[in-house]
Amino acid sequence: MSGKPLLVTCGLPYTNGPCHIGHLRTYVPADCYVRYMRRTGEDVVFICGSDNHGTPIVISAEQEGASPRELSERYHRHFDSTFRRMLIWFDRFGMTDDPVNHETTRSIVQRLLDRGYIYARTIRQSYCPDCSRFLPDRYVEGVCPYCGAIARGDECDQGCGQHLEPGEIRDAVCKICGAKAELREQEHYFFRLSGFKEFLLKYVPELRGTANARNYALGWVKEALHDWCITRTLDWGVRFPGRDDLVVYVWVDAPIGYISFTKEWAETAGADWTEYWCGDETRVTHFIGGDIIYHHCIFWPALLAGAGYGLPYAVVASGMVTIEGKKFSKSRGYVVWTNDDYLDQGLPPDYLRYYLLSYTNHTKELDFSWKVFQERVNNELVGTLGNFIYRTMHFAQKEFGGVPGVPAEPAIVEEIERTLGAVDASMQNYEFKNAADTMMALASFGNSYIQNAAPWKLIKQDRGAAEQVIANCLQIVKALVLLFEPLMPETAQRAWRMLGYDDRVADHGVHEATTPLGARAIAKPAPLFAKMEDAKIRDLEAILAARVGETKRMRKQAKGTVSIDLFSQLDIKVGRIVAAEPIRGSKNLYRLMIDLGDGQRQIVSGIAQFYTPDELIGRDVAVIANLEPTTIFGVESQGMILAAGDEASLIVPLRPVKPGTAVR
Ligand code: B3M
Ligand code: ZN
Repeated sequence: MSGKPLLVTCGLPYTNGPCHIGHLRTYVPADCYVRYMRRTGEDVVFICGSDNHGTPIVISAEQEGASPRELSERYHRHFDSTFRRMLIWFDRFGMTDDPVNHETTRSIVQRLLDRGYIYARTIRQSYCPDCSRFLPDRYVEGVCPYCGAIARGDECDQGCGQHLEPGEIRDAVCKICGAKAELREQEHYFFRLSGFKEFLLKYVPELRGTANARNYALGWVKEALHDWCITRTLDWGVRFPGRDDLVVYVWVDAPIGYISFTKEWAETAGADWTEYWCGDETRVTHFIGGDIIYHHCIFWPALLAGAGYGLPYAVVASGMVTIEGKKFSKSRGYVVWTNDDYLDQGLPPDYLRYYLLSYTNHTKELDFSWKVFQERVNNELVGTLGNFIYRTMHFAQKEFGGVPGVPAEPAIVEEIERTLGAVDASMQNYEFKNAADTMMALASFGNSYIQNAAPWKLIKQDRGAAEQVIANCLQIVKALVLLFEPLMPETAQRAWRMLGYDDRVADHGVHEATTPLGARAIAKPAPLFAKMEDAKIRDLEAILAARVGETKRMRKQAKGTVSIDLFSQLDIKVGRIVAAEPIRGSKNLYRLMIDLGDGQRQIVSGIAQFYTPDELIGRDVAVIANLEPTTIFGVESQGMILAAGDEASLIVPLRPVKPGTAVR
C-alpha cells in the first residue's frame, strides 16, 4: 500500500444504446477490484460516467427526433440504474456534457494551446455540397485508404480497424443525404502526439495493469505516432476555445471526464481532487475494453503530460465477449442485454458477476453461453460453495444451536491463510479468474474436510470432537463469505447474516477471515443459491435464438432493398460507344471503347450476338463506371454497360445528353 489514495475508473459508456454483457465485462471486474482493495484497507474512489458527445449520439438523436442532450440523459439514467442493479457502485457517475467537464476540458485545451502542444492547420475535409455542411466522423462513409474496406469517417470499423483522420477516407459519401462528398478546406486544431514518442517509450513499459495494454501500446508507439486532429465541425460537444464553429473531438473531453467526475465527487465528499490527479505519483487505474488501449495508453497520457497533470498508474484492459461462440454483434442479434435478457428474467446479479469474473483470464476472450452459465451455477455455486456453507450451518444450527465457542484448529487457519495470500496476489495482478478459482478451491477443501470428518457420525461417540470439526468448518465459511464479497456482494451479505452478524460484511477486512467467530446463536439457514433448471435455460436460449432469427429475417428482407448510400456509391453515367470489335476466340464478346466525357474506357460486353459493330458505334448507353476492373478473355474490362432481357436491349437515354452525364 502506498501513501496515495487509489482512484479506479471504468471506460465511459456512450449514451446511444442500452447496457449489454460486453459493457459488464469491464465494469464487473472493476467493481470487484474496488471492493477487494477496500477490504484490504485501501482508500479507494470509484469513478465513472456517461460519454455524451460524438457524432453517433447526434445521429441517433436526429433519427429519434430527440435532442442529443435528451437522448444522453435517458441513457445516462439507464446506465446508472443498471449498474446499481448489477451491484456496481460508483462513488460518482457523471456526464461528460455536465458544466464541470466543459470547464475542465476547455481549461486543459487552453493550457495545451499555450504550451504549443495544440496547433492550427488547414486541412481538406469531407463536405456535403447538398447539405452545405462539413461531415465529421460518422457523417461520412467511404472506402478505407489502408485496406479498401467500406469504412466510416473516423474508423475502418469493418476492415482493418485503423483510426482515420478527417479527410483520409476515399470515395466519401454523406450519411445524411447520400450525396458524394467533396473535400473542402477548413482550419482545424491538432494535438502534437508525434512529439511524445520519447516520453511514451519510457512511460508505457512502466505502466502497471495488464500486459496486453502495455504490449499493444508499445508496439504502436514504436511504429509511428501521428498528430491527432482534435476538433470537429459540430454543434454538440465542448466548444473549442475561441472558435464558435468547432467542438473538441469526443476522445478529448471523454477521458477528461475522469478528472471532472473526480472533482464532482470531491466537492460533495469534502475531498481534494488534486490528490488523485496531480503530482508525480498517482494511483489512477483505468479499467477499459481492449479496443480502446490506444486512447488510454498513448493519447491520454500524452495529453495529461502536455497539460502538466499526473499520469495514469495502471491500465487494465479486458478481452472481448462472444455470445454462444459467435462474434458479439448487436446488429446480428448476438447480444445479451443486461436488463431485458438477464435481470428482468429474475436472475440474480451475483450469478452473472461470478460467471464474468471466473470464466477466463481478464485479458482473454470470454464466451457467454447459457449452457455454460447453467453448469457454473449448478456445479460451482450450488454444488460446491452453496453446498458446503449450507451443510455446515445446517449441522451447527441443528446440533449446537449456532456457532460453538471453540476456535478453529491451526491446520485450518493455515489453509485459510494460504488462500488469503494466493487471492491477494491474484487480485493485485488483476487476475480475477485465479482469485475466484482459489476461493472455490477453499470451498472444495471444506467439502472434502467435512465429508471425511463426518461430524454427523462423530457426534454419536464424541460430541466435543464433532464440535471442533464444525468450528473448523464455520471458520472456513467465514473466510469464504469475506473473500467472495467482492465477487458476489449480495449473496455474501446474506451469508454474513446467517452467520449471526448484524452489520455489513463489506465493513470487515479480508484479514478477519482467520479471527474466531465467537460463540453465537444462528437461525435456521437457507440455501444461498438456487439451481438453474433446464426449462429456464431453454427459455433463455430461446430468447437469444429468436433475436438472432429475427435479425436474420430482417437482413434477408433488406437484401431486396438497397440503401440510398449504397446506391449512390455506384457511378452510373451515360457513355457514347466509339468503337466496337469482336474479341478473338469468343462468339459473344465485344471490346467496346466508351467515351465518358472525361476520357475513354475499354469495356468488354457480351452483346456480340445481338448487334453488329455498326449498330453500336455512336450510340449512347448507361454505363457503371466504377466497377472493379476485371479481365475477360485476356482483355481488361473497366466497367459495364446496362442492358435488359435475354436479348440485351440496351438502356439508352430518351433525350440526348452529353457523355458523362450522371444517371440518378
Ligand atoms: N465512450 C466507449 C468505448 O469506445 C467510449 C469510452 C470512453 S472512455 C474515456 O468503449
Ligand atoms: Zn481499413
